[in-house]
Amino acid sequence: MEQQKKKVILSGIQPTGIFTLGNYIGAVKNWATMQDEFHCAYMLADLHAITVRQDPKAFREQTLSCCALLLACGLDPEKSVVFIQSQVPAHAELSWILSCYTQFGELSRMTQFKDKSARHADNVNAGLFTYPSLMAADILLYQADLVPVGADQKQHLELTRDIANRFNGIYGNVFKVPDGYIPKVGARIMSLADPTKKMSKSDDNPNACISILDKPEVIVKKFKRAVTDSDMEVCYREGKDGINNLMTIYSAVTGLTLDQITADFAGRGYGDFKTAVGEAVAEELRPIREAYDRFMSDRASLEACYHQGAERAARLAERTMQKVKKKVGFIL
Ligand code: AQP
Repeated sequence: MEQQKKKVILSGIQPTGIFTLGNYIGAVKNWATMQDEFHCAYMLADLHAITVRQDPKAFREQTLSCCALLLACGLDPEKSVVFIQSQVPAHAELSWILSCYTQFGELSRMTQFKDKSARHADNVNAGLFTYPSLMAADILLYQADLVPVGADQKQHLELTRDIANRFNGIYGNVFKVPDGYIPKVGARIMSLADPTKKMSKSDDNPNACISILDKPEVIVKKFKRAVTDSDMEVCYREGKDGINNLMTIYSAVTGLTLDQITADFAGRGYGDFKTAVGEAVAEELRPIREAYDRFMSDRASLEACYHQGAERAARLAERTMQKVKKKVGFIL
């Protein structure tokens, strides 16, 4: 029987801060489990991160920390291509070319541009506007079959598909047209201080989010303070955003279903439940924090790892770049 070729997956995360529990449950935890089934390329999207002003020294340190975090969360550089986006120049190069095949009107319709430009009104830069062509380049460079996307990135993936189809329509089959991939387990984790808002690295309120490097006692304390409601029942129901969020988190780290959680905590009130969630999360994150410390204490290996990742990524990207350059008429 003919062996099925593994599909290619590309995903990334911005090194804009230490990952939150949201980044972990919604993205990175799944990335680790996908490594055997797919050919995976995972990048730290530092080119994307500078659409918002970063302090250079802190940004460099943060990017290193995030690299160690990816490894600590189980990404295996032997199995996956793990790299830092800015170390592979083809991303910026293809992004420019693709921006010449992207319409101003298309970019103007991106809701994330509208949101981010409203949030950063003092710095509505061109990079914020052309961000989707960079994202298209990230994906199309590796001929990705699948891209894990949350609801907030669906519009960008659609645009990537449109750009790929447009380019292919002019020049023949250059790019694989990627599909969205919904992981088997995945969830949107909300802020602990305002459960109608997503948990975010850049939230100014430290009690709103769990950093995956928070110490166990800090984690438990933050969960105890989590905003819930005046009801007493641990059950997943519309209008109980805080409890729904805590149940989602508890389910993601313990593997219990929502019904099992409701049954386990029947008649026990919120105090017990919050403590249980805090302790379960602290236990889940403990080995990650320990592995992170090990990776950070061996900078030479960390450096070797991301350099090697960039070399592998550059080799893959170059194949696509050669095709693209030839098609648009550049001299090779
Ligand atoms: N709260 C969340 N729940 C589930 N998934 C989440 N992700 C982010 N927050 C949650 C997923 O993490 C991946 C990487 O995200 P990113 O760093 O590229 O950008 P983001 O979505 O903007 O994440 P943050 O934490 O909110 O960063 P800042 O504060 O810098 O904007 C993506 O797959 C995302 O869906």
